[in-house]
Amino acid sequence: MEPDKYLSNYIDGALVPPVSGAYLDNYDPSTGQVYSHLPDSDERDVQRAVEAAERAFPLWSKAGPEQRFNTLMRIAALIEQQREAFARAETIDSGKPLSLSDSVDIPRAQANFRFFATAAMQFASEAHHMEGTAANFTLRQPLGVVGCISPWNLPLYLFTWKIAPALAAGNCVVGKPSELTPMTAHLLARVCMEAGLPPGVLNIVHGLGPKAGQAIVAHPKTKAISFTGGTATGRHIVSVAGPMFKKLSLELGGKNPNLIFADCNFEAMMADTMRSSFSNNGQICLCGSRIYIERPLYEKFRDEFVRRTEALRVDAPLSPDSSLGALVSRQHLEKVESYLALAREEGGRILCGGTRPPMEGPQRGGYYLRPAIIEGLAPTCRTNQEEIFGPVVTIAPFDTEEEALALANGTTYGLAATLWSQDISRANRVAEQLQAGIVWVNCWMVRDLRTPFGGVKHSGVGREGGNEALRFFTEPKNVCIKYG
Ligand code: TXE
Repeated sequence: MEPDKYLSNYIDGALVPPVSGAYLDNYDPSTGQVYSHLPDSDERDVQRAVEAAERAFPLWSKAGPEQRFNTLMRIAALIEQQREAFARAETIDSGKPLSLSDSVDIPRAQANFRFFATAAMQFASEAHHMEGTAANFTLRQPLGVVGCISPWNLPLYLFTWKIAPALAAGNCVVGKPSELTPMTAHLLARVCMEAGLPPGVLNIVHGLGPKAGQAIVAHPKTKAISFTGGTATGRHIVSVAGPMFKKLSLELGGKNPNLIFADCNFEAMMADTMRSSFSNNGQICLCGSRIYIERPLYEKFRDEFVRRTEALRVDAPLSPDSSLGALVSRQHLEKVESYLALAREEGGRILCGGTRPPMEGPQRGGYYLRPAIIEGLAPTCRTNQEEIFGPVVTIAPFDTEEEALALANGTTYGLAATLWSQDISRANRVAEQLQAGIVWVNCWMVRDLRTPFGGVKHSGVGREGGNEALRFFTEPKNVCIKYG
């Protein structure tokens, strides 16, 4: 199946052009060429989407979990059936290796629908008994129309991570994928039509953040906004939606530390550290970008890490041998390169990578970068404080557990942290003191969808995943019944 050249909005159950008739260019990061166009939507498209969602809400919210379960499971099954086409589309849109889209992004997107369809069937609310006096029970009712805005790094994966719980809980959605990676959301619209999702239950509006995204956030009828993206955008969204008293779930940036103690299982740690550093070119909010190693292990780690990183193959994302594809956009590539220049100015030594590899044929215009490891930087410098979100990590030694914790906690972010040690007491002690929403001990990216997912400090507000997401997308109402 060839991708469509002109993508559509999905409003009221139909694929429709933007009201303005204007389209944006969509680039293939592996070649730097425009390969399709997406609607440049504005507040008029959002208005239509909100109206359609409002019309759909009474029936969808009352359909009950079982009917919603059946529809969402059909969507999951169709994504699974069309997995190859989805994976290919995701790779062309985002520049990530096909092996990654096919093994992580698309399976997870369909798992999101299955997981939340099932979770909503099991979702129960609380009762509080006042002995001899009254009984309280909590109704958890869907909010109405909600906005879901997602980024480009895990396009369908994160879009569905929001949409699936919102729909399963009985809400109607106006969603916007990133303008950099709209293709799989467009394919999802087709799947929803095929699955018989009632018109207006899910609406997808494509376009720019400050225009289409802003219109979703500012619309008086969107009751909640679930957003994943940069911290600066999150701050702006708070400034718009906060005074309107909307519910907000914000999953923002990170500058995640990896703490590696000398007593770790070296092989397991090396394998996972390679993944946590360079999976998806480091463009995952959970990637560890500051790696701190206990001094006795430092040199052994550094030499092996550099050796393995130099062996990674940067190649066209559709090539089966590619371990790293292209970065998502020229602008992002230049941003990452600007941090490499900054790291040099700040006194860092680039041990490997950080240059554009020579590519051939159509790939010459693509956004490729060799993965980089930097040492010799102070923990407080900008390179170690700001989110780079690319294939760039810094390494540094530490001497004591206290120092390791101070380094790990020494940024404004607090999304995830990874620690490696065979000493279970230490692992518990350190995990307890890490300022992060997610701590992985002797592993990375092991995900149980029931667990709370999100960050502290500038990494966000609220939690996604499991019952946390279903609670976010419902309003609790206490009903108190006094005994006669
Ligand atoms: O994110 P944006 P960008 C970080 C990473 C990256 C930086 C910028 O550091 O370099 O953020 O990436 C929509 N109202 N992360 O520019 O702009 C936008 O259209 C409403 C971390 O892509 O935050 C897109 O759909 N919506 C992150 C979504 O917000 C707005 C993943 C995210 O875009 C908007 C991605 C507005 N005013 C980037 N402005 C993670 N932690 O996973 C933009 N948008």
